[in-house]
Amino acid sequence: MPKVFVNNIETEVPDNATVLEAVNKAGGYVPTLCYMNLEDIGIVNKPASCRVCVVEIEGRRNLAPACATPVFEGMKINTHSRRAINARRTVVQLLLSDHPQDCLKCPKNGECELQDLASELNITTNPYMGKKSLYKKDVSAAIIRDPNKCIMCRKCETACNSFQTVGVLSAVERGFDAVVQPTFDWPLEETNCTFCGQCVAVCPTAALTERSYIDEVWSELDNSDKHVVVQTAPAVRVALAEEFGYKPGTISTGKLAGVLKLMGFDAVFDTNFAADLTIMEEATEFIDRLQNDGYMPMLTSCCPGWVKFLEHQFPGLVKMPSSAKSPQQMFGAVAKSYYAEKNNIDPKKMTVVSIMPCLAKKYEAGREELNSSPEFKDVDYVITTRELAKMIKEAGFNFDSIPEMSYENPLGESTGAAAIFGRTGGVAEAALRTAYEWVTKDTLEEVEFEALHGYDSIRIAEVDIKGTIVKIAVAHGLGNVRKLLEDIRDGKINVHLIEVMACPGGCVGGGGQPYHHGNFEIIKNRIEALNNVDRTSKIRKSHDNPSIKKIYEEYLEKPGSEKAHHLLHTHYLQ
Ligand code: HC1
Ligand code: SF4
Repeated sequence: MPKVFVNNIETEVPDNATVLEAVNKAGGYVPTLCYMNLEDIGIVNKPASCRVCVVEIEGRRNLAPACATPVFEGMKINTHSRRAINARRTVVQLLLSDHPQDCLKCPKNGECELQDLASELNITTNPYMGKKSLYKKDVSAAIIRDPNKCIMCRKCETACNSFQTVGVLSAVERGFDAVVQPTFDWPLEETNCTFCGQCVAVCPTAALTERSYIDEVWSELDNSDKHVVVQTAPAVRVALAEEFGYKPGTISTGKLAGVLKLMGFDAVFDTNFAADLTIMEEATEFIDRLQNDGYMPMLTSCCPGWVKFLEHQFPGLVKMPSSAKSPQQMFGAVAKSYYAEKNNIDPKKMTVVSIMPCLAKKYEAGREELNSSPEFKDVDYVITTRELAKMIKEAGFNFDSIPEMSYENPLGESTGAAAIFGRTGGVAEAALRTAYEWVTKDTLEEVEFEALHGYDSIRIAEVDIKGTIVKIAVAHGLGNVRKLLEDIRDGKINVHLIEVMACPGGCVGGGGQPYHHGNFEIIKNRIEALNNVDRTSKIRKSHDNPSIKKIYEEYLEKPGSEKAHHLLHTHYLQ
């Protein structure tokens, strides 16, 4: 363990530590821009390309990038020499010299790491202004790519290529012309992009942002001819409060329902209701496949990023996913049929808005094969947790004093099983709670399947359902999913059920959540919060949800019925 001196403070660090790690251990600080370390889940980006973290090392002629310089015994590091600070200022000024400088109307205003750094380094003038790049924007249903704001940190490439193994983004050209693009600068919609949004989640500027539908949602709320309902995804309730200064993992279900009512939605419903509905359909399909030699393994199908990944990358396996639509789409389908009929509302005059932690949900809502009628979309607009926070701030609501309210019925009641959909392993666990009781006709006393908890990127568990051993695999992050699917395709792993989520930790780590700035602890806290929602729920199994029983009695007949198939099931593209 070498001893080093950070600004004269002696610190012991591991043999392979970097200067940055030593500085952090000693309680010092150097800014970073291209550096990102989510080691827990294997996303590490340290190309040392931005040079913002340069420090002075005694005895060395050149300044050294702290993120990529290994320590040695007796190293003397000075983080704040004038030379180092001036070098950082020059780096940031050069980046700003080829930047649009439209901070006031930028979607990242107030959340941009480059803007923060310019402020931190007290940059008020820029002697390097000159030539500027001019690229066209790429606007898809889910993501806006604005290469004019790319600072070549390469974090998006690491997220897309190393973590997700999708390989859409890469650096092209050299020097001043260097930029990150898809192949041939194709629009994202024409590539294999899954719209997982992990590139957006790590982009320090507004080079990659969500496509916002805030204006469209306000105008629907202002339209008195429209009946506007809203659904909120499981993972939103454990992250929204972060945007208002609360600790990660704060549960704000009541305030979430309360603020949506204040905003003027005609009915505030819960995607969790539809998650319970999904379990009814998915568990029915799973038991049928299991008992009747059906196609195995069955893959969960609620993550649209994952579904698109499968369609592009493993077209031979498209029979594997459950035909059940995602909860978001099931909600839209029953809102514009069951709820509309019950309340005598013309579905064409209804607007369904989703609040999601996910960018791929924006794309999912536009998939034709997920709509149950050719005349209208089941889900009209999808906004993210971050967009909702912006709307709350814009409207001037004080989050601290928003009254706590409950979801309305019939599409607002849900169970603990639905809550855990938002974390890795949760959908499989929820499905098992129901499948176990349906197969054995016994009451499942211990509803938590420990082997499905945790953060390991791939987890395999066995559950004994009265003599039938059911093997389950869980993976989060598309790179891990790729490994798992390759092993399954090559016959190395045999399982019955696979739960896949594209984002780290599941939906809690989605591309539309408050920025985690590379801190996986934030995602862990959200996961634990969802487990707490489950543990404190009165009902913890989807099939015990009284509103779910009612919708089958009144409308859908039984899980897997013809009507359920028409509204709640789909097919995938090869
Ligand atoms: Fe998810 Fe799902 S859990 S996909 O992760 O199945 O986005 O939160 O809403 O649809 O319920 C996301 C979360 C979400 C769906 C559900
Ligand atoms: Fe890659 Fe996902 Fe970004 Fe698409 S959304 S470019 S798949 S990281």
